[in-house]
Amino acid sequence: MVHNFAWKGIVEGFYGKPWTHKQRLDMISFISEVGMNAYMYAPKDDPYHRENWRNPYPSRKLESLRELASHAKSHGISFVFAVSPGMSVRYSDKRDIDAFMQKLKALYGAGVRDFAILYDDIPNALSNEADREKFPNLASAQVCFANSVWERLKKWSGDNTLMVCPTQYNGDYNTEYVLGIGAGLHQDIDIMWTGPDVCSRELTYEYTQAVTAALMRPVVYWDNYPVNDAGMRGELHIGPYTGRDRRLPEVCRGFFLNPMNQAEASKIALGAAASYLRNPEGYDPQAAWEAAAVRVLGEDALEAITTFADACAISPLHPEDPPMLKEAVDRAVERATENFQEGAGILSAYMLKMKASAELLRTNPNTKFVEEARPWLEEYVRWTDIGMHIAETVEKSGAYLVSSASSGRRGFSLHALPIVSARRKLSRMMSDAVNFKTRVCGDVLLQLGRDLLRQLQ
Ligand code: LOG
Repeated sequence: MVHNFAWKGIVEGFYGKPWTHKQRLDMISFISEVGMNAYMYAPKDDPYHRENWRNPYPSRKLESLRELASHAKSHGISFVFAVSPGMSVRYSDKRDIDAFMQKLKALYGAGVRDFAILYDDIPNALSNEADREKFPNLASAQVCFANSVWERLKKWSGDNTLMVCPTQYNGDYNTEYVLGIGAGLHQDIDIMWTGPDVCSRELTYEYTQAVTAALMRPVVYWDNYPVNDAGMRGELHIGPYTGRDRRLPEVCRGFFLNPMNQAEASKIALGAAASYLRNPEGYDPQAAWEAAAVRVLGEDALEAITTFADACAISPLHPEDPPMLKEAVDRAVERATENFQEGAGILSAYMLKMKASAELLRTNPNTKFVEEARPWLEEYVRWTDIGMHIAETVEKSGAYLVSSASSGRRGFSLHALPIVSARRKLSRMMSDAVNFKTRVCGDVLLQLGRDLLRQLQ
């Protein structure tokens, strides 16, 4: 039997500056081109979405949302309109359900039929006095609220759908809260979940099957990749989409990937993920990544983006240091134990390759990507300068050691002066690097520079 994902989409659900209207229109076209079918509107920092959720959208903003919804429709994309009432909602107060329905009505009028209630990132206990009197716990309050919303939505139209993101949305699915949500929410309501962690490295078949059992319906993943908000702001998630089991369509209803504020740069990971979502069985993460990178930056940029994306490798899907860069540095260090010059040569060759990739990317016709990646590209280039300087220093020290060994000189000599000044320069470069804003290159060159400084003491 062939299984397909019902939902193949993205959720604009990150903290920080929401996308612009133009970026959204463009993104909806993009996800449609790559075969996705849904866009959920849920920017945490749109005050009308969360903080002041009761306030109706001012007419200009509503007009933009309507335009998005019709743009989505004409591109075969379901526009899922989400509201996050949890920070201040009184679950027991009928007026709050009315206010919530009012909020949805404005979009319903524009043809939107898919809705979501997001209860994520709020206190995990009831705070309101009346709520505490009426409900035994948070789950039953949220269930009651969502089920009433659902009843009303059904009356508006049989086409309406509803999705809920619970307050506990990751990790252990056997909690009283999660089981309460699973048992209580009307069977037709979809439930979102981010996996074993907020940002999950892996989504396995077994884990998903167990979550689905606990929720009493196939789970919908809110997949926190390539999002880079909160503590991940220094990372640029443009690497491959990995760790999602090929058999998930059997036990899961679909995915909403949460992208980065950097919309254009997100297209690399999203394009790759679309390929997984279309055909998880045949998914090849590397091939899908390359195709997505080429789609965003063009065939000519493939080698350059491969080198740059490697340096940007650190993400929840790949928490380790950049593998290609690390391999080159390890090789250089190993060679240097035999032959300083050759070791330095290996390092400087890789630094030149990185520098050339930065040059090429900076002139890429996709200026939106270039602009978004600029902070990473800049520090990437600065790392190459550090790497080049490390290579030169190693070479100089090698020459000095060789000459001092052959002449039997000991202690301080004038020949050591170039090393002293190279060391000083390296030390300066390294203290600048400590203040870099991005995590490009991981700790590879930082570690190498520190090791060298120690050896030159
Ligand atoms: C938020 C989300 C945020 C993401 C990554 C969910 C359901 N909610 O920890 O808005 O972008 O993590 O930081 C979240 O994931 N909370």
